Amino acid sequence: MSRNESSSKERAVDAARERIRSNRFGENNVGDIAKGIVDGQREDLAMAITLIESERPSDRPVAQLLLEEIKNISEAKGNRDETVRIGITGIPGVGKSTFIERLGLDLIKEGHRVAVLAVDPSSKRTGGSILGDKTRMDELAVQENAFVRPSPASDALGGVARATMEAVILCEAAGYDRIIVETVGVGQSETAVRDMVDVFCLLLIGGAGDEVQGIKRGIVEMADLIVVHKSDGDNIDTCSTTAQSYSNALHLFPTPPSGEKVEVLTASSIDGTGHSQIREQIKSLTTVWKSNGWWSTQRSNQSSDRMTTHARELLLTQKMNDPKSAQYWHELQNEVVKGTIGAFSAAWDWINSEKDM
Ligand SMILES: Nc1nc2c(ncn2[C@@H]2O[C@H](COP(=O)(O)OP(=O)(O)OP(=O)(O)O)[C@@H](O)[C@H]2O)c(=O)[nH]1
Ligand SMILES: [Mg+2]
Repeated sequence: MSRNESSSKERAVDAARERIRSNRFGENNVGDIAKGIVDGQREDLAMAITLIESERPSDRPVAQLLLEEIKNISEAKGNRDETVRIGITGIPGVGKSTFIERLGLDLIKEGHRVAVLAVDPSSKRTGGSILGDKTRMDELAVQENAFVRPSPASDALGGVARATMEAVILCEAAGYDRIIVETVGVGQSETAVRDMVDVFCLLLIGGAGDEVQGIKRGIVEMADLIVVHKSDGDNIDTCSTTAQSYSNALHLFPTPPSGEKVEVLTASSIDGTGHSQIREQIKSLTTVWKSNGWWSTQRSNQSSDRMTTHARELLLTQKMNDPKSAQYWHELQNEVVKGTIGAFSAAWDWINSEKDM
């Protein structure tokens, strides 16, 4: 992307923020925006995502209203089950963005509409993002049937994950039937993405062991599909060997909750090798899970888990918003740091402090 294009993108985001600030996007016209999104107005979709990403408490009620309106319209249309949410994870540099661009372009050729989102809790610190310096998905981003959204800038994984999940819902309402979510951060962001997608795909590098790949066993266990990536040039044999050894190792793992065997495939996103098998495997998992019930079970479990996460976060925020509670929190925190009180005791005291104040 040229400097001009990127600054015009920044201007568009600023303009969207300004419209929200100037209250053009308020409780009164939520219905119009919702309708605009469902009718495929990209500007409305982008604006709505900016709204749900907002950390200003005063934006939340409007965002809430919008999501409800969208839910009503989507339910009336009754086509939510046709969407497939795909998560892509792997260490920095494994080629996630390149892989997503290739997958996205191929899915568009098959007649799908593709939205790409990211969970990146580190973007504020590093300045990196899905549209960071290296990979901007230039070719995909300009497609009429694609919507590529940079990740929200925030340090808090909880907030980013919530905003991303809400963006998934908005994109689906806008008619995008394949939603791809990239994890950009490390650590907990994989779990956050696992909890919002139907098919979770782990990318690996050929020739490196688990330790080198920075892969924790838990992440391998979360995957529905494993791809040994960059299988091109001199790397082809190494990638096949790695794929074979992962495939053997997976026999030792417990059966995934989906009941389906995890395939290990090799692919290159430079020359496209392996991509059609990957799309076939995603399709096959989708078909099997829809017929055996895992599809809807998994989505229901995810919704119910999200409710727990949100409730936990809201309770904490609510209590912290009370100045006395916040003050008491800091006092206890000092004690914990000094070692005069244990962390659990401090949390317990704080939770039960209301009645003493
Ligand atoms: N040989 C080869 N190189 C690739 C392939 N896919 C990506 N690359 C290269 O690997 C580098 C990293 O690619 P990205 O797509 O930015 O990787 P990423 O995992 O999204 O990286 P982060 O977003 O920083 O975590 C780039 O230089 C790509 O050109 C591939 O299939 N084969
Ligand atoms: Mg990337």
